[in-house]
Amino acid sequence: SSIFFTWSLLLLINPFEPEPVAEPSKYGSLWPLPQKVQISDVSYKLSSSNFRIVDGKLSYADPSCSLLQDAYRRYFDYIFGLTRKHGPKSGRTGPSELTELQVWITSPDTECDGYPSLASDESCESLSFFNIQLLDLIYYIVFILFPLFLGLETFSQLVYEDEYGVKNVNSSEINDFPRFAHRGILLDSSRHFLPVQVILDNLETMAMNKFNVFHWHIVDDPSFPFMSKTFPQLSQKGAYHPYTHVYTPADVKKVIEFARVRGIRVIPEFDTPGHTQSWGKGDFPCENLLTPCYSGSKPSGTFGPVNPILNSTYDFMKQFFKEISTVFPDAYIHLGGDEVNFSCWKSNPDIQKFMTDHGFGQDFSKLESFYIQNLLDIVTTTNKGYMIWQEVFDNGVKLTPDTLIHVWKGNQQQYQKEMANVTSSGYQTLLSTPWYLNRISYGQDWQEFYKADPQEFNGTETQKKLVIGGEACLWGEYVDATNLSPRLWPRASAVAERLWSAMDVTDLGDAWNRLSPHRCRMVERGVPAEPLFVSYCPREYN
Ligand code: CP6
Repeated sequence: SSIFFTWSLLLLINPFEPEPVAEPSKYGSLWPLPQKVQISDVSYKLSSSNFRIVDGKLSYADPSCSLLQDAYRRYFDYIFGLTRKHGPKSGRTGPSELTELQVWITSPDTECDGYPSLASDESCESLSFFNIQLLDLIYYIVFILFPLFLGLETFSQLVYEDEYGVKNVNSSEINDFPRFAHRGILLDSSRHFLPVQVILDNLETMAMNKFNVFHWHIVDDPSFPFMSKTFPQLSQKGAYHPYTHVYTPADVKKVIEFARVRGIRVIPEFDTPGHTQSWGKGDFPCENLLTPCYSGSKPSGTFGPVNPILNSTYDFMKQFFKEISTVFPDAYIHLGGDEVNFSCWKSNPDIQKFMTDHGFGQDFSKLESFYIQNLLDIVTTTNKGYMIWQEVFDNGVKLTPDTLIHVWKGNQQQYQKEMANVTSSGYQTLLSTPWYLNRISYGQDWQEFYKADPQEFNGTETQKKLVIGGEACLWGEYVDATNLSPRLWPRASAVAERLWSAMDVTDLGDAWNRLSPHRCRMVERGVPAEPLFVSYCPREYN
């Protein structure tokens, strides 16, 4: 009876139960699915000794742009497998052998040293589309710089192995661009320290899935691993270990550069006024950075959120965010603002007096807004835009029009209502509520991630356009280097397709048939991505 019970439970949860062995999709193993795909039956062979990825003859690419050459090398290795032998070029090619992939950069103002931005990936077709096409035995990819990596990834996904172990690619025509400009992954390096290599490996996997934003929730209550030059005490006292569990300026640079050459932006989050216990571990300025909580008429020795009533707090924030704005090149900083617990503020007589003096009554969300308002003014002077969690909007804080509101709370009905409210106020928004990948359950939860759609709410076309995308979140309470990758992948791939592909790409059967080989491809590329269901891969993880 327990088998019967389990089975009927599975049926209840899973109206679609896939075959263990995926059927071939007419879209091969492309993931996320491109906007327009035509794969013909005509196939060509590729061999590592006769195939090259090169700049197109009229490409605007600067030959000294190492970012391009590095990408060519990376994808060559992915196409032929990392264990291939570098044989001499035979020079002899068969009649149906593909010998070249030409990469044409179509824009003259291609900046090899530039950073990807929200605008460089706007789903404006003329800006960031790429075309992949085969002509006279040469494949062409045409695009502007940052989507380049995406095009190479797509091409590498077209290559498959036939039954003799020979690489093949079919003549295809692909026209592609993302549905949403902001396709993010949140990693939390405070609950557990994540070694730099883990972060780099994850950026590599993000590129395979066309994610383009790494939201680095770098500090939080338990630890402060970010090494600040202005306030070194923060990590000296606040990190789990002052030397081994910190991100040095060099580490941070390495992460940002590794991301950049894959077209990925790095947005750091420094969450205040809540989630800041670790900020208070140092001596100065932290002694009075956090609010002293009271027990009756005496300080209890514990501390609460950032103290919003002291000028010294804002002096500190000014210096701190000035440094952050130079360390992180992206145009946006995430300022948090979530889950502020009012009980400590309530207990403190100085705060109560301040509340009375400012006419806030007993409404502590007014005090929170007061703090955030000051913080936003400070960050605005550093010329950065900001992202904030939805509470800041919910509390009615005055925001600059370019603020991005990050929706994370509630059930489906509640978050859809929130998206409608945020966009009807004219703000841009992104969604995370349905994509808490730190949550695990028995069964194929990728299907639930896959079904959620950020534009599914009651609103006008104008409102829908204000949705810039979403982020899959991997909160770190139960995640460190041992389990990060299998917990995130391939479940985050479901989110990747939702954020990249057309709105009507919703067929769970076809998704399964492409996601299964996509997961095996990640495994083959060395990513410990967990299985989706009963299945096997041609080359298993080892
Ligand atoms: N940490 C921070 C967290 C969460 C948030 N902020 C969180 C809360 C509830 C769930 C998942 C994550 N762990 N700083 C909320 C944005 Cl279910």
